[in-house]
Amino acid sequence: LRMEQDLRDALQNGELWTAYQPVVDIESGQMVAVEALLRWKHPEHGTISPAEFIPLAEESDLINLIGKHVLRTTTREIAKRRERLDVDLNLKVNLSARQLDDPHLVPTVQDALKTTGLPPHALTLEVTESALMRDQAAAAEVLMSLRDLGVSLAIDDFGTGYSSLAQLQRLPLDTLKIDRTFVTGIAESRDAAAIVKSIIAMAHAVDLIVVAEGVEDEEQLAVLRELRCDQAQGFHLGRPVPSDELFGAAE
Ligand code: G
Ligand code: G
Ligand code: MN
Ligand code: NA
Repeated sequence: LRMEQDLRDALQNGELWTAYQPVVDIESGQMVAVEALLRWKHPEHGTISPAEFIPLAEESDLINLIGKHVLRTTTREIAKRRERLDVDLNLKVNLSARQLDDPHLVPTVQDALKTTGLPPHALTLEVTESALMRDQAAAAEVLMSLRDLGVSLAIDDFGTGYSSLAQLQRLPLDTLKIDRTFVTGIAESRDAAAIVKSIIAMAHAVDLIVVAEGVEDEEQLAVLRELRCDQAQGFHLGRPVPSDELFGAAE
């Protein structure tokens, strides 16, 4: 509980900041998107990973406050970068399962787009497979409302849950992100590559753009290119870094 109060204070004190990780089009090699990944710069403990504090925030309404903060600040940042660099860069923001239940989610997204001038097509909201499968009917309804705003939707960490093609088809998704655990072995193991190949084929059959996560070397990227995967993300292509490091210092 102490930690939860610390996190509430961190949000107030500006200790939460966002790193951006590039997402690259495999064919062209161009950076086409960035994923916003939250960080906590704790005054005593240094940088704390979201893997530690997001689950804590998800135990209460705090995740909705944090989610709102992330949506407001990242849309502002990327709207600014898009204008300065004159590029059609897509921003990917993670949503927690609990945020899908928040009646303020849709108005918050709408307001962030309106306030910052970020075009709706430049925003993709990522929801994990497990969050979508928890209450499929409710998830479908929220996703439809978000889709009506013109934003894109991605299923994140795909392959870690148990969704079927039929279930996926009922959701208004644009993008499927293959969980990095499936990407790890693709250069060494024919079986691992076969699994990724079938995920890509299945996703393409229902017109989803496929992103491979956790690409750590050139060999994995070469296999993904051969398998006609659309986009890739991972340490080999770029680590999550502060905005200035990725785009250059803002004057
Ligand atoms: O970048 P990193 O490996 O530390 O992220 C760990 C986990 O935290 C990932 O599963 C990622 O989706 C999640 N995460 C990072 N930023 C956010 C955020 O802004 N909101 C939510 N809900 N999850 C996030
Ligand atoms: O939202 P998602 O669960 O996909 O979060 C992405 C997570 O994966 C972040 O924590 C990010 O730091 C991490 N990540 C990104 N690229 C790589 C990679 O190449 N290898 C590993 N091990 N982790 C990565
Ligand atoms: Mn993600
Ligand atoms: Na993921």
